[in-house]
Amino acid sequence: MLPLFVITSLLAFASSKPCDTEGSNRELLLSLNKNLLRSLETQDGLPNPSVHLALRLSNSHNLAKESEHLNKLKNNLHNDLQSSLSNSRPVVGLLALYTLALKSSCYDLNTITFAVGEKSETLLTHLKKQMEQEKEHIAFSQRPLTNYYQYSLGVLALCTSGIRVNNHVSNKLIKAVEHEHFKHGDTESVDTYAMAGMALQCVKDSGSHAQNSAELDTALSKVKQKLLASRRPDGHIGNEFSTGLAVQALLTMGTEVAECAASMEAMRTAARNNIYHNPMAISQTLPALHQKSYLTVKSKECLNEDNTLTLEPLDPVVVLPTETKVAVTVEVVTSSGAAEVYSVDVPKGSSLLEALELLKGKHVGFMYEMESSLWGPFLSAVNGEQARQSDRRYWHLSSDGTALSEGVRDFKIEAAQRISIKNKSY
Ligand code: B12
Repeated sequence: MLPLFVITSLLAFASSKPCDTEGSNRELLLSLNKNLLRSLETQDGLPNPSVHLALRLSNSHNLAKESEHLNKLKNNLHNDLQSSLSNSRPVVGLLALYTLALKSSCYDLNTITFAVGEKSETLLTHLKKQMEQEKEHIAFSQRPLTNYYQYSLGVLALCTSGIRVNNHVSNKLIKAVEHEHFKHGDTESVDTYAMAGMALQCVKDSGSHAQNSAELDTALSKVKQKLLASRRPDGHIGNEFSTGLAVQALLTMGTEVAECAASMEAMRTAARNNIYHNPMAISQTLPALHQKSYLTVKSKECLNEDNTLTLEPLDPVVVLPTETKVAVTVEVVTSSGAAEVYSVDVPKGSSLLEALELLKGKHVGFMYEMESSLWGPFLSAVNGEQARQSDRRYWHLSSDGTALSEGVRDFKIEAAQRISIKNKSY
């Protein structure tokens, strides 16, 4: 009887620590951490500030690789931002992520400058200016130049860097929460509620928003309620890719760790099933699995850090070409509503991008263009028609009537299906 009692008590104790990172969970976090570190070597394009931030918020580090990556951010990303600023392109989200990445490495932000025209001004000054422009745009047209996710990132980056966020700027975010302006296409954007929650919590903690503190509290409660209401039966909040940010936000807003147990477990299950293969997805999920949030950078000191994270050489993976083909129908609907339907057989397991490439070779009339982004290639033009941010339009992707939760490079075709690519407004 006594051993049984001991076992039951131990089990009860274990389950009372639902966000525990012991044992197999620790292994899982380590493997995600290594995948993220490995992505620094394999990733094409610009160094990714979101990946840097997540590596720096982890418990295990490879300080040499992280510092090498920091230098790449300061050179390559910096130059890219410099040219965007010189061309007056709105880049508040990227500027904010760059700020958070530098801050997470305890880098002196005052030494980072951009030259625009005759003047050279600090990164934080530019970020503040971009936020002012975004705020003016909201006042004028009820929408930021970019989107509320990036606007929230801007507030968060300024606030965690110890810069007092202008009350008018945070008020616009508070109002957007109140009026439920956070959309991702046709649906509510859980990611944006999460980012806004972290940003507003930082503003609250800084004590700078004394004027409208009741409204700030109401907005924070609303964000929390939205996130909790978006919980699915499997524990994910929104979808697999928003859960990490949602948990980060809930933890910063004072939700008990135990309350996020199901979401933590859902993310671990998704990680074991290799859902998080895109480094961006790992970068937004891993901090939450470590029970940390982007707000943690505010007090980061970078002292006595672990330096044990190493990468073992990977066994070469031999991918045998598959003989099995699946039939894909691709429907393209332009902004005028005109539809074209194409069909192509693709090897089972091909990405949508590979399928589009095969289609391009088969049908002379079919064309597409992409733009690079932190998440990978973003489909920007089909059959010569652009869907632009400036016109609030995009090419929406769905399969058999269900919206895809991944982009063209990540979505894999395992069975025959009808893919729809529609030029939609948002
Ligand atoms: C805003 C937003 C959009 C806007 C972007 C335009 C705008 N200016 O507002 C719109 C509504 C157009 C959009 C579209 C889509 N989105 Co979106 N989007 C976001 C959101 C909320 C913020 C992105 C952002 O501004 N980041 C900050 C800046 C600094 O980073 P950035 O990389 O430079 O940002 C650009 C890219 O992220 C790009 N983008 C936006 N969505 C997607 C999706 C993919 C797959 C790619 C490659 C690029 C991309 O647009 C951003 C602005 O230019 C994220 C949430 C998140 N957690 O990241 C989801 C998110 C990235 N989107 C997602 C998805 C699934 C899509 C769609 C595939 C939906 C669909 N079924 O059609 C399409 C993309 C289709 C295509 N044409 O390739 C997923 C991606 C998950 C994944 N594993 O790939 C996310 C994570 C949301 C989620 N939780 O499901 N999106």
